Amino acid sequence: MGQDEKVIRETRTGRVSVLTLALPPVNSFGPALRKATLEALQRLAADPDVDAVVITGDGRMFCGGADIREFDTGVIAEPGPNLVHGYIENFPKPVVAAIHGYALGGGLELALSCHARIAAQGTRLSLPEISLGIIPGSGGTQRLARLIGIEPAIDAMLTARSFTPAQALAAGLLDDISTGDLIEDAVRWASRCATEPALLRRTCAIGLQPPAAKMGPGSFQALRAEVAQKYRGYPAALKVVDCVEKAVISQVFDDGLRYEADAFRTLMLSDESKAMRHLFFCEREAARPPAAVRGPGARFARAAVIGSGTQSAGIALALQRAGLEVVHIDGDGIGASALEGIDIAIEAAEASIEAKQRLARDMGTSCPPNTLLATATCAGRFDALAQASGRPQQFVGLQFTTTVDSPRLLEIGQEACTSDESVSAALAFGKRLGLACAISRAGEGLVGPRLLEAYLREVDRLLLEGCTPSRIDTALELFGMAVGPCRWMDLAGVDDQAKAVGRLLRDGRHADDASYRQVCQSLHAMGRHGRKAAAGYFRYQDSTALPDPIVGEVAMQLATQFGITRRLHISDDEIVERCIFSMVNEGYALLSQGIARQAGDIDAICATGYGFPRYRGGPMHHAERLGAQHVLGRLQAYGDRMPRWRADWQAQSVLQALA
Ligand code: 3H9
Repeated sequence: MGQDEKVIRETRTGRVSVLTLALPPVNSFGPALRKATLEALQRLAADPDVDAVVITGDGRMFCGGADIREFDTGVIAEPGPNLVHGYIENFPKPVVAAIHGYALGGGLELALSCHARIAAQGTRLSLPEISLGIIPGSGGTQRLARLIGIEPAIDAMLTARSFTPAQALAAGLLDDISTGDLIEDAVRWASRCATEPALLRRTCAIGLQPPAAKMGPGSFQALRAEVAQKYRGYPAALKVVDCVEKAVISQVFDDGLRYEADAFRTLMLSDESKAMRHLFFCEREAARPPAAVRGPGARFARAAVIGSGTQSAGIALALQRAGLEVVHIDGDGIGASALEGIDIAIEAAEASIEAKQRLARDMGTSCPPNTLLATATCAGRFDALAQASGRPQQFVGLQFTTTVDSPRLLEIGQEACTSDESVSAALAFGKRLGLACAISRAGEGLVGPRLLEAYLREVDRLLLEGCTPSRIDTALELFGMAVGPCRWMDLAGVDDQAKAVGRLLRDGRHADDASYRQVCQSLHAMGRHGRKAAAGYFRYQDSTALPDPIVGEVAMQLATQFGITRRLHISDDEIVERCIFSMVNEGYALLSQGIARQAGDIDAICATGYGFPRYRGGPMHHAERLGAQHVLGRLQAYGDRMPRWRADWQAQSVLQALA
């Protein structure tokens, strides 16, 4: 058996050949599969016993797209996907795509080059390249527009929208939905096409529908302006528009294809795409279960959330929304009967460490033997709680990111006593909630909260030195942060922020800095709890954040009180650099303390849970791109400029070693 046969299988049903892509885990259409597909088709073209071909995928899906790793080489090896797709489209016999699971990116493009497409129920079809900083680069921009129309195609590519079979059929993307055996149905289609040539349709030959009035060739300019604004930092978005416009203007398929290939190559080599591809792999790595226990995870149907504050209420709500049966118990005492049949018990009480230890002990004695035990208040080590439960190996830390409306990320903390099985179970729990997950080792706070604290520390200092919340937010939003930090604190709750800072100060951290996050503390003391109180770092009219001079006055009084020099000219670059580099340096601290398992985990956590711009790949990737020496130099410069805060600008040894 040659190497080609290993990644593609051929079977026969009568006079129809069925080619099965067989390259686990996602049948990515990389060099090996392209070569094997082309060679198999070349053989079938000359085979007098074959009237038609069905292309399908082995395992869980049709095809997850191009092999993303191939892009790191900077070239797409021969035979390129366009060559293979062109060969399919011009194949002398009908070729039908039989799609199940996923047809994504290059996988959908492969299907678009077939003469007909039939999908199983539950399939998802999408061109999600934009989330990797690229465009569909093997005919997608040209063929999708021809099949479903210009506006729907642009929308689908810009939003990475996923089509269900019913939606795809209605849009003209599919020819049929299989309700029985997919391959049998596809073979029937292929046989029919072989005898009824009228059924045979080459996508490249479909004339592009004249654009609707709203989208006439002249109006591409207007669309471009809208897209440039909405997708700032994402050059791929404009290229999607350019490629479709080229298809409309030229109407010659091959011209459009060449234009698309050039645009794809430029984007593949761009920093933005490299950053987004980096995140694609980091996010999977950050959630990789411990090697010893990979396999099916635990099941979660019934949960107990213990505590009476806003945090426990938020967690209980998130669990309910995900369809779990939730018992919400206040922290005063735990009735054993309430914990019967509980799969996971989460302590989220705003209480002293002694009270939390009592709760942990109650959880340990009252929960069924296999219940996963957790604390959601893991600002520091939680070994004492784990030990108090009497089942330390079953005890994990769970950090739900405090996002605007609902959690997106679950950071799982593992103490030395926590078993790998419990970490795996926590991952299964996170997936059950539909959250992205990342695993960290327990230490003085998990990765997300530590980075956030370093970032907000610098925001507070910039306010003390004379920046307004609006200036800070605007500078960081222009850098790409999803929401500026002051508005973010208002949304998350200044009261919750201040309580978290209060806990750090009570633990003796930052004892050498009396001004530490005092703006936050003062706003809290004034009852400016953020958006819910219509006043925080901003004041709110309906949902609009408006500057409030009171905040500047508070900061000025604090600066006077702590002897901090006010500065009239603080540049946007300084705002961004100080806030981002303080996170970067904290990231290196987390690595050297072994809390973050690898730099990529920090990037995944920041981009998924804290609104760091994906096109910059996370703070550690951003720093790596700028160069360790440059970052080190800037940290030293800030340390020299601000001697009272020099200790915070002391470069971590990991960074010094890199520079
Ligand atoms: C493209 O197609 C460009 C073309 O237009 C033009 C070309 C010229 N490549 O996510 P999972 C790995 S761009 C390489 O955990 P799931 C993944 O890293 C592509 N590797 O599984 C992981 O590896 P590991 C457009 C890939 O079931 C393993 O497979 N396509 C690729 O939760 C399992 O992945 C996309 O953007 C790939 N394309 O989800 C789709 N895909 O085990 C990207 C996956 O070592 N993929 N891997 O950690 C996905 O969205 C999900 O993986 C998918 C499965 C939904 C398919």
